[in-house]
Amino acid sequence: MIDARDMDLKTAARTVLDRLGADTAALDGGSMASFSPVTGEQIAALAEHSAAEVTAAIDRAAAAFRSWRNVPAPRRGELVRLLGEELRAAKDDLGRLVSIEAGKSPSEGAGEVQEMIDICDFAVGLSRQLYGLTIATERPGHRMMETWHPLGVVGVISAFNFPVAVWSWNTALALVCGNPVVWKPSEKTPLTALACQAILDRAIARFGDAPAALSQVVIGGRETGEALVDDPRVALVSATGSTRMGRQVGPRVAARFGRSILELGGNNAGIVCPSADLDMALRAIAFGAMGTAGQRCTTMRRLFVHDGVYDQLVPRLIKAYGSVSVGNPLTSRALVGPLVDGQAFAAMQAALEAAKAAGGTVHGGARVTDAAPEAAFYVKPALVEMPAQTGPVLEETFAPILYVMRYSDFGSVIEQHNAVGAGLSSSIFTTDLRESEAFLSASGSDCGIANVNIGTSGAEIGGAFGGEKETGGGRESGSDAWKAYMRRATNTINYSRDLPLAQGVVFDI
Ligand code: UN1
Repeated sequence: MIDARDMDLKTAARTVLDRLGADTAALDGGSMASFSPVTGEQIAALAEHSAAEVTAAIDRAAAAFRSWRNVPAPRRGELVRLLGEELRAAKDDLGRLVSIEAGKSPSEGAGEVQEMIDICDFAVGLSRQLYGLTIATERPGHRMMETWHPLGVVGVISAFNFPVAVWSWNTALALVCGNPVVWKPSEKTPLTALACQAILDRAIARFGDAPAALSQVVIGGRETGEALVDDPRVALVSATGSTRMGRQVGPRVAARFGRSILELGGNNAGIVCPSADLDMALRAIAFGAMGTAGQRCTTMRRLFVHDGVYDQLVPRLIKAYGSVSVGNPLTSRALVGPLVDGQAFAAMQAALEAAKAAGGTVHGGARVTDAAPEAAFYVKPALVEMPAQTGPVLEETFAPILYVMRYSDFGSVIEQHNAVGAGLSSSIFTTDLRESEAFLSASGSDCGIANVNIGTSGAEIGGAFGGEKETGGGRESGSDAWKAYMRRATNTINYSRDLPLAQGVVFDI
């Protein structure tokens, strides 16, 4: 285990990368500087891939596709099984690199790698379960079925906040489904991407006969991403990030009839009902709203508390906000680490100002400067009591702000709950069956994830992950999300000596 107290973070990151077998020769001298949010220090300056280099990567991926698609799926699963083994061996190192590059606590860094291991296990099983249906046909002596085939090159665009897990959800599924991957990680987290590539390369070496360029990393900003988005050979673009980014990516991919999985912003809410177990709700809300310094797309950002329990719950929450430990995740046991950068801090402060202007009472939210270098941005999470759902409450601010509102009527709180642009995750705290079932019903939460008596974040990989409306509608990870990575062919086979036409059509020549 690297102890970041003993070395600067640049050296610590390199030590991890070296140990994982990544090429550390070209981490400096490029135009894309990256920083550790833990201290604000620069840890790398990578060269960006030009659009032509991205195209060359897609050329190689397209060549890999031509052979990988013919490898039997269970054999493809073997590669993902090996990736899972390599990830288990690299868990501490990769988790630590996630902490250095994204500022997560060690437990959350390790948790993210565990999520990668879990999706590998899931995908290995899936490699023997890429089932198609057999469908009743109206014609005698015929059989109808569907077959799922590999789709093509998958482009992955990921965000800083889950710098490795999101790649693994996409890559584990893409590989078993017969597709190569080209990955553009966030400009803020390129080193964890190089680490993942090195880990996958180890699995590929053990696998033996995989085609070259099954998974490649392209480094860069907007232009690099655009080259991926616009290339017609990239059959599927799976993009995680802001709704603003998705508004650009979605139509561009659609314009060339490509497929996209969009996993965009969330404005996730919890509802605390009169019958709720308040101790449980308190803990769930604390993790959901303050965990990962509010930088999960599933972070709880709005909370509706019933009038009857408001005065019991909210003062306790405010106390928890006041006492939560904020600090360097590498050298302390703090639960809340840094914001990713100064821009995130500025956005948080602007949202808090707007909330005050809209009549909100702000608890917390100030910068924590003791023992933190000036270039790092640590904040006390903010709880804001709001008179109504207006202004900044309607938007996602990627920072630890929880807007708390009172409600009295169940029907209207569901309407309020759904009256925002995003539709990712949601939760209700209740022991009343009627309320929980209503929340989960067709006229309840309109989100892709709806939970009862747990928070909005921390989904397991076994379920489909994603949301509706401005969250983009994509689904990744478990359940049948794999279908987006394959193309479906409907096959009708005539094993009779006649040629009856469907719908009773007669065409005798
Ligand atoms: C994200 O923030 O982009 O449900 C993903 C969760 C995690 C994934 C979050 N399993 O919070």
